[in-house]
Amino acid sequence: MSFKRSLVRPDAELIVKDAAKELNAPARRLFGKRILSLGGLAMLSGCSITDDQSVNAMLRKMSRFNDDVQALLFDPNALAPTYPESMITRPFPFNAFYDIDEVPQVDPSGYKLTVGGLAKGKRVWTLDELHAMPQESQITRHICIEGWSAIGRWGGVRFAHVLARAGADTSAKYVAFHCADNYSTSIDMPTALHAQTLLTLTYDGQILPPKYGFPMKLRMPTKLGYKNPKHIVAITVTNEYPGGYWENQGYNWFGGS
Ligand SMILES: Nc1nc2c(c(=O)[nH]1)N[C@H]1C(S)=C(S)[C@@H](COP(=O)(O)O)O[C@H]1N2
Ligand SMILES: [Mo]
Repeated sequence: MSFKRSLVRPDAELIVKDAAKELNAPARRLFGKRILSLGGLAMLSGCSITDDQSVNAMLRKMSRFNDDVQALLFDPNALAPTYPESMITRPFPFNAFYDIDEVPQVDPSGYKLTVGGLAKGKRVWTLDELHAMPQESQITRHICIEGWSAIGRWGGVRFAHVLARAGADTSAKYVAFHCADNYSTSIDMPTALHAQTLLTLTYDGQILPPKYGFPMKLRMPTKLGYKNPKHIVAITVTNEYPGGYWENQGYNWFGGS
């Protein structure tokens, strides 16, 4: 990212431009169309902007501020659009941080999902137990930050039901996911409890194939693609900011769509 370049004598215009890039659409709307002045940014963030370090500190604060604004604007009752079967994208694209020939092959027989952290109910789940719960299906649009989107049909269990049976503390801030390919991500609790957030076990009526995340993908039409973890093996309910694979490399944490 360009703000990593050395700014010994901070160039006001450049910094404002970089900071504006950090603010995504909902946050920008909050400020109106007016571009904030450097002084305004500094005041807002309580940082001085005299050197590289304090500029970076300010930008980090802006980024967290941006997450908070997005979380505030997230309406837990608003539903993402759904689509007719005729609009499903075929074939649905595969994406991961590796090529398709490196997709992990998870063995269903030994597989167990664990729910840890702030949860005092059922902590270990087999696939059969998840399949035995009420199943729902949705046709929604998956949006990848790399510049493509596609409509697909996923089926599975409402994640809120899983959290309830796991005895999760739903006043906790975060739910974190660890995956069989060592991918990770984390989401806010309101999104975890959203009616369209499904722990999916099927894709287009068939058991989720390995490329789409066997044995399960958390599917959230309210979040960008990288927030939708495939091959989940462990879920943690926590108040400590968990980050994630892409989030730790600068992707926006809230990642709403
Ligand atoms: N475990 C895991 N989950 C992941 C990823 C990954 O690399 N590993 N990539 C994410 C990204 S960036 C996208 S766009 C979607 C792609 O899902 P798909 O292959 O079903 O299209 O998975 C998300 N979940
Ligand atoms: Mo993505």
